[in-house]
Amino acid sequence: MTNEPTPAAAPPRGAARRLLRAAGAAAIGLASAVAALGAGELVACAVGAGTAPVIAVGSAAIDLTPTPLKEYAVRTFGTHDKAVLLGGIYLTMALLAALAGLLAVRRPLAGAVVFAAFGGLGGWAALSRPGASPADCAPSLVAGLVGALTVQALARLWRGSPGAASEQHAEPDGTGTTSRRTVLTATAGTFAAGALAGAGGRVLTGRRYDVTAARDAVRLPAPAEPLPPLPAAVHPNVPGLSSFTTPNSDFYRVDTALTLPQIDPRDWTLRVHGLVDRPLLLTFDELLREPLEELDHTLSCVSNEVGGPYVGTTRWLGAALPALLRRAGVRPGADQLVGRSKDGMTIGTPLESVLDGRRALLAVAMNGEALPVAHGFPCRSVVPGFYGYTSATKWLVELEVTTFAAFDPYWVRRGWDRTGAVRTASRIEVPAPFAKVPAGAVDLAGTAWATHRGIAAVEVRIDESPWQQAELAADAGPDLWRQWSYAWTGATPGTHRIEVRATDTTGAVQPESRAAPFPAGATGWHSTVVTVT
Ligand SMILES: Nc1nc2c(c(=O)[nH]1)N[C@H]1C(S)=C(S)[C@@H](COP(=O)(O)O)O[C@H]1N2
Ligand SMILES: [Mo]
Repeated sequence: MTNEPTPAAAPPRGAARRLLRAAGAAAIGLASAVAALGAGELVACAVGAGTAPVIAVGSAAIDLTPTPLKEYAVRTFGTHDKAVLLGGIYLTMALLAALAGLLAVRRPLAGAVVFAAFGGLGGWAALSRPGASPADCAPSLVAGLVGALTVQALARLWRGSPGAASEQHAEPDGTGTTSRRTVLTATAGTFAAGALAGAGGRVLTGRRYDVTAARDAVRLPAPAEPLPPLPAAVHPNVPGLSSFTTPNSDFYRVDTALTLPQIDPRDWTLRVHGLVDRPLLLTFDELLREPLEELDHTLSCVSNEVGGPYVGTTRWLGAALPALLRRAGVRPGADQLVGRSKDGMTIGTPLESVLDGRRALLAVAMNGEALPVAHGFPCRSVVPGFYGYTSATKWLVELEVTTFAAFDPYWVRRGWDRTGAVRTASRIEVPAPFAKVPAGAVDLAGTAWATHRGIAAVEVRIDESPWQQAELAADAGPDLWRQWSYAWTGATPGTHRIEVRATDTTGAVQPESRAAPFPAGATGWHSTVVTVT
């Protein structure tokens, strides 16, 4: 503060004007960013889906995110984790763009440098993607260039306007050459053009790489070894209990893909190589000509919390994976089978388990229709007994026979257990948590799974009274979950805590001690609280 007298009305007016000027400068930054991203989307349409700046940065961010943070995101946001990540990236970019705008009206070149740097970062992110080609950095580089040129042009225009003339940094010769309206129109126009280019680019990219039509055209051969329909007795008839077979539209989705890989089956090949005598290369038509088998199987995610939703049961159709590996001739010493996806995911399964006589598939269909794109179209692997992250490579394009010593797959590099065998789990689905039920007889029901070992028993207890045997529905095989029910009689008014635990066919009872999903799957008993009225 100085001692100079100030007119009473001046401070708010001055502050308001400064605020308005700052907003204008920030808008210049934002408009330039929108123009940059719009240009990036257009170029991405030519170069390839997933190379657009925000997607490239987001994908790199997913791979660089430390495991605890990833776990937190999956736990907190569930399947919305990707939307949250993209939202975060857009928000960060908007903030930095606004700051770049504030910088640019003082020093246009400095503002341009910020945009160029971001373009470079995006380009680096795109090139860091597995299987990236040099052209993949083009959308980000073009975005950086467009952003730099735009911010510089808008900032120059601004400095020539009367609003800026009062600033010390105004160009000495440019005072008042452009009107404020011109600057505003140019900024708004840039914003609109950028948004239009971005939206247009997105739509065009989506159309150009969309494989819906190719998927619809797939004619699935009849299975050489069909399975009979599942007996109705696998499902206790308790309202509110999940269906035994999970509809495809309800099947959980867990992956690192920000944009779904779109693979036209006509372009698809599967390479089988590594420690084999006869490397193979299969086209999709050749795969469909293999004798196809059906497999009823419960797939679950290692990230599933006790009682969580990342599990589903489906009827897969596919070619026998063990037979294919035998044809390739697995060499002695190999102990790991690594699946590689189109988007660079690597998933390692103990080879011994794949070849121990269990059914394992190169699946092409689920529940009678070609794999949904989100679930790995056109082909994924399925190996009962293992969590998805060690067995179920979606968008599979390569199988490498190798060793655990030679190669750590994606999740193992991030600290997850390298075997990934499914732990015994059980959950209460009926009554729903915090449900209010009338006193007397209450139906309890749920599901339990110990994939490939099978469930031998499920017990429930109420308010820590002795464990009671639940009634198991029909057993459809060890690779499937098993549903259970229990008729609780004499439920008295008040709140009650119900717990469940399962025993697998080896006789091992689910441990009570709680373990987090990381690094080998959650343990602990699921419980639910109900109010009896
Ligand atoms: N290409 C690819 N395959 C993948 C993953 C992935 O991120 N990318 N995630 C795995 C994990 S962790 C699980 S649990 C299953 C989930 O399969 P779903 O999304 O079809 O349920 O896919 C597996 N296969
Ligand atoms: Mo998973």
